Amino acid sequence: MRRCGGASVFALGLLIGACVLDVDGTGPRAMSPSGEQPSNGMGGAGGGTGGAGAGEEGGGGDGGAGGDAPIEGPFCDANDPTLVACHPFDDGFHGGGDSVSGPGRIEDRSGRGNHLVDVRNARFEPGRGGKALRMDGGSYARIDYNPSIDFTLLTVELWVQPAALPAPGQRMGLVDSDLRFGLFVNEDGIVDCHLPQMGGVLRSSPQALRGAAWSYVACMYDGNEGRLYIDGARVATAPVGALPQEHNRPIVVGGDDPGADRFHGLIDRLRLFDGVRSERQICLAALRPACPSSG
Ligand SMILES: [Ca+2]
Repeated sequence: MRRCGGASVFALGLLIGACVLDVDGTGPRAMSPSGEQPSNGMGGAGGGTGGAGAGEEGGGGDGGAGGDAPIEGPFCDANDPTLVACHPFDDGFHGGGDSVSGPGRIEDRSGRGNHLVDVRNARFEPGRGGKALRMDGGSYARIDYNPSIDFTLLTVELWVQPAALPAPGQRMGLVDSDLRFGLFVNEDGIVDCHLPQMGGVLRSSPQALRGAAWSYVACMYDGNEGRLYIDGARVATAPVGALPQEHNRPIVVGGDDPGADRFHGLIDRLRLFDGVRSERQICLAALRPACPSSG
């Protein structure tokens, strides 16, 4: 995603006045390879029987008994017309296996055919629920452009565990589609949601993400405003305009589109909606122990 100069940053909840120029070619990340974290024992991300997950952050069973907030309905609900792509990352690569020697494909479970293709230098490991995708700073994954990713409304959500936070002056892309939207983590763990056609960036406070720790991140556009969520809580809101259409850009997972800013760490439970998620749905997806009963 390109970035434009002249930004004036209003931390936490306000719009930044302009985007910032692309930092393609910022060079390799200087990341520690630490951060392996075993499975927390949650049930599969398919909304199945979760059970006694020992998740941190108060998260627990993924849809099961035990008193924690359950996911309502299947994680990948093919009957949800707003669900555009669903990647629980539990089934390995297409054709089987947790690693591939060449470019691999990861099947979209939404039924919309938005597979992750050209997946390189990545493998599956225990994740926030079931397996997750391990990306090593040189990894790549992409959803090819097609009309179903011409979003009118937008919710993009995922769980992410950086191996370490980016080095000073660098950032890592989580999900990005050039000039349309993009989620990034910066040094100090600040998360940005770029909605560039709207002229701004939604920005979290520092340490929103931490190295070697799982966090839930979501960015939403409801037709009037953008919202950024960390671990189920809204941390930034700004009035914005319409999403750009027919831009013919792919969606890059774990990097910048186009360019570098490759992610190093684990990504899990990725969903893209052409629609709005309620505060309750965001809370449930963040696996919070208590969520509002409605709204
Ligand atoms: Ca998973």
